[in-house]
Amino acid sequence: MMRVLCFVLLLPALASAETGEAAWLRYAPLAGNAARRDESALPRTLVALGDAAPILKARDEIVLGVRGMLGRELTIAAQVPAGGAIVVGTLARVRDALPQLDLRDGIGPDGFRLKTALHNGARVIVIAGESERGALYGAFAWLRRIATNEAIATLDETQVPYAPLRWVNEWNNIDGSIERGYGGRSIFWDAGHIRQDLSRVAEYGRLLASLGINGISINSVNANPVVLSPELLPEVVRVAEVLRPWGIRLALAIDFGSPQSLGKLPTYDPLDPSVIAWWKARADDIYKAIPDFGGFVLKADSEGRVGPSAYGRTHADAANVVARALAPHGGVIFYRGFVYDHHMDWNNPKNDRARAAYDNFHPLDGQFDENAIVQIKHGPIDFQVREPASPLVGALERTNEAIELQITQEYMGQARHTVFLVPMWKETLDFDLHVGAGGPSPVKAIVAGRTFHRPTGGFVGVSNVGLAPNWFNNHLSQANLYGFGRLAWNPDLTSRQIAGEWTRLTFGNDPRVLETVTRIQLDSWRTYENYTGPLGLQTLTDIVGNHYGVAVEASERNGWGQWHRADEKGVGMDRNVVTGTGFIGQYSPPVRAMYESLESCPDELLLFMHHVPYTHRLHSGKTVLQHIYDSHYDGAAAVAGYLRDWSALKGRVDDPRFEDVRAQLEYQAGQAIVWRDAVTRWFHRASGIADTTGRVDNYPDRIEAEGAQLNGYLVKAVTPWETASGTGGIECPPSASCAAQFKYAGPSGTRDIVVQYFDVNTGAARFRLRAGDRVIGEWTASDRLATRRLDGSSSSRRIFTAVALKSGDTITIEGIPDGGETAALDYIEIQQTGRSIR
Ligand code: GCV
Repeated sequence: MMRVLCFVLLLPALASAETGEAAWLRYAPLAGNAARRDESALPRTLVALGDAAPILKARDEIVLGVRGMLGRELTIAAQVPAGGAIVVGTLARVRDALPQLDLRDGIGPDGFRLKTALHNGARVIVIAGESERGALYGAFAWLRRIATNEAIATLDETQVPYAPLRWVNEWNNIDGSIERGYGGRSIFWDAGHIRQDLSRVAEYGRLLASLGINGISINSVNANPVVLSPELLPEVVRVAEVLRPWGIRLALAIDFGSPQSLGKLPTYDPLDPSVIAWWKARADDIYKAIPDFGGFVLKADSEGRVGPSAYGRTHADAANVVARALAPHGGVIFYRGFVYDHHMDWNNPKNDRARAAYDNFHPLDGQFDENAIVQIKHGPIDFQVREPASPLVGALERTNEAIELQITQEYMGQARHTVFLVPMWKETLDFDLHVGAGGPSPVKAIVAGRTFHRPTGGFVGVSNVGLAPNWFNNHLSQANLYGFGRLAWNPDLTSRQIAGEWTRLTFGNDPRVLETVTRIQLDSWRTYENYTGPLGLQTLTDIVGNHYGVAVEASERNGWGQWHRADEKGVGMDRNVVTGTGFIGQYSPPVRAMYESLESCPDELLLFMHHVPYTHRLHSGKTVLQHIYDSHYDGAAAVAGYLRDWSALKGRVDDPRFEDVRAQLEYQAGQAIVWRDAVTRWFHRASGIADTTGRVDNYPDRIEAEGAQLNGYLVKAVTPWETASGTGGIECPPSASCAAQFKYAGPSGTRDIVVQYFDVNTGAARFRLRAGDRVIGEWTASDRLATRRLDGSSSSRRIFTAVALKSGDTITIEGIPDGGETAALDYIEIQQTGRSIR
C-alpha cells in the first residue's frame, strides 16, 4: 500500500513576486491553454527519494512550482502509486525505485536526466541527478520548461554542465557595504559580522541553484584579513549552512598578508615554514567547521594589495602555499590574474596595462598546483564596454583557468542603465584564440579545461547582489545574473535563447512583452557602447572617480593605464607589434595577424589596437570621427525608443514593475543624452572637425542657464567641461534662494519643457518651475549617485509635458539649496510636445 506522507510542507512563502524578489522563479499562473495542456501530462503524486537536503529542496520547488503555475496540489508519497508519479532523486535511487526503467548509465558530474516513461502501466516523470545536487538542477530545469511553455508530455533529455566550476564572487565588505555593488547593502554582512537574518541569503541560494551555480565567495577580493579569524568562523558557518541545501559551496576571499596581520607572524613569505604552517592550520580549522568549504579567492600584488613580490616570490609560490593547505580537504584556490601596475608612466608610449596579465602569468605556466586556478578577467583591461578576449586565456596550457565575467555593471551603467551583457560575454566565449592542436579553441573551451585537458576550470561571475528587493535595483539587470548562470552551464546557448527564457520567466509568456523585452535586452549592450565608448575606445567614464558618468579625459595623464590617447590629430592606443606596445603579439599568429593590420582589424576594436587620424576611414566607409558622432546620436535615440516601446506594455506587466522599469528607462534616456553631448562636443573641440549633419554643438531648442536672467544664482564652471552644455552651469549659494528666468520666444502652443539640472549626493535641493504666474511643477533633487560635483553623473533631467505657453512667456526656475547641494542648473529645452526625449 502506498504510504501517503501526511504533513504540511514547510515551504518558503513566495516573496511578493512583483517586487522582483522572486526574480525568474516566480511560478506565476500560466495562461489557460498552457495550464490545460500540462494538466493532462502531469501525474498527481510526487515521490522524492531520500532525505538529503537538495532532494528536499527539489521536492519543495516542484510542489511550489506546480501549485503556482498549474494550480495543482501534488500529493507527496514514498513510493510510486498505481496512478504514476513525478519521481525525483539521484540516479542510483531512481534505479532502485524503478528497476525496469531504462536509465542508461553515466549522466556526468552535476548533470541530470529528465525522462517520461510508463511504470507498471502508469505514467512517471523521472528527474534523476547524477548527484543530489544534480537532481535539484533537474527539478529547476523541468519547472523552467513548464514556465516557458515548453512541452513536458514526452521527455528524454540529459544535461551536464559544460565546466566543473561555476562560481559567483560577491565583493562585499564586512561592514555591509559592497564594492561596485548597486543593489543596496550586503545580504551577508553588517557591521563587521554575518547578519543575524540570512533569509535573503537563502533566497539567493535558491536563485543560484536554479542556474547550476556551485560555489560562492562572500567577501570582497580586497579582503579584510579578519574574515579568517577564529572568532568569525562560527558566523561564517551559518552562511555555509544556509547555502549547503542548495548545493553551493561557500568560499572566502583572503588577504595574502594574513599570516602577518592576523597571525602575528613576522612574515607572510609564502616559502617560510611558519607561513606554510599558518595557512595549513587555518584551512584545517575551517574544514572542521565547514567540511564542504569551497576554498579561497586571492587578489595579490594588485591595486595596492600585498603579494609575493614583497619577498621576491612568484604568483605560483603564492597560489601554491594556499593550494597545499586546501588540497587535503578538496578545496581550490582561485588566484586572480588581474595584476598590473597602476603607477605606469603615461608619457611612455610603450607602456600598456593590457599587457600586464599575460606578462605576469605566462612565464609561470605549469608552476601552479592542480587545485589552483588562475581567474582571468574576460578582457585585458577591466570590464570595459568593449575589449578583445584576454590573450592570457590562450597562453596557459599547463595551468587551470577560470574566466571572470562581471555581472554587476561597474563600467556598464551601474544598473541605472539597462545593459544586457550576455551578447558581450558570448563574443568573448566564442572567440577562437587559435591555440592548441585540436581544431577550434574558443575561450569557453579553454577555460573549461577542454582545450588543454586540464583537471578543472570554469566560470566566475562577479555578482554583487544587495538587499534591494529586486537584488540589483533594476529589474532588467537580473537578466545578467540569469545569463551568467545559463552560460556557465551551457555557453552554447544563444543570447536570444537566454533573453527569451529570462523574459518569459520574469514577465510571463505574453508575445508582445516577450518580443519587446527581448529586443531591448539584445540591443542594449551595443546601444550603451554607442553612447559611451565605440570602436574600442573603452567606456569613456570617470576612471579616477565613480566609474559611472562621462569624463572623456579622466583616463589620460595618470598611471591607471586605461588610456585612449585622443588628441587634436587622432585617437586610439597603438598596440601593434611593430610600432606600438606589442600587446597584439601576445596572441597566436592568426589572431595577431588579424589585429595587427588596419585592413583586417574589426572596426569595433580599431581604437583598442591602433592609433589613427580622425579622418581614417572605417570598413563601413565612415570616418572615425563621423562614426563617433553618429553612434552617440544613434545610441541616445535607441534608448528613447526603448522607453517608448516599454511604455506600450502598460497593463501587460504588473504595475509596480512596469513603473520601475519605465522610470529607469526614462532616466537612462536622459543620461544617454548627457553622454552623447559630452562625448561629441569633446571630440568636436579636440579635432576641430564638424559633424557632417550639423548636430554637434548645435541645440536649437536649448536655452543655457548661464545666459538666463539670474536672481541670486551664480555662473559656475563645470569639470569636466564637456559635461555641462554651453560654458557651464549656475548654482545658488548656500542659505539663499535663487531664480533663473528664461524668455520663451517661440510661437504660442503646447510645449514640453525639459529642465537639465544637477543632483549631487550632499543634500536635497528643491526646485520649482513656473511659466508666467503658473506653477508647472516642483521637485527635489534627492538622488544619491556617488558624486558631490556638478558633472556627468549628477546631470539630471526633468520633463514637464504639454505645458501651454504663449510667445514671450517668462519661464522661471526657482532653486532652494540644501546641505551641500546648490540647486544647480545647466539648461532648459522647450520642445514640441511628444519629442522631449531626443
Ligand atoms: C575589487 C576594478 C574595480 C575594483 C576591483 C578591481 C578588481 O579595478 O574598480 O573595485 O576591486 O577591479 O577586480 O580587483
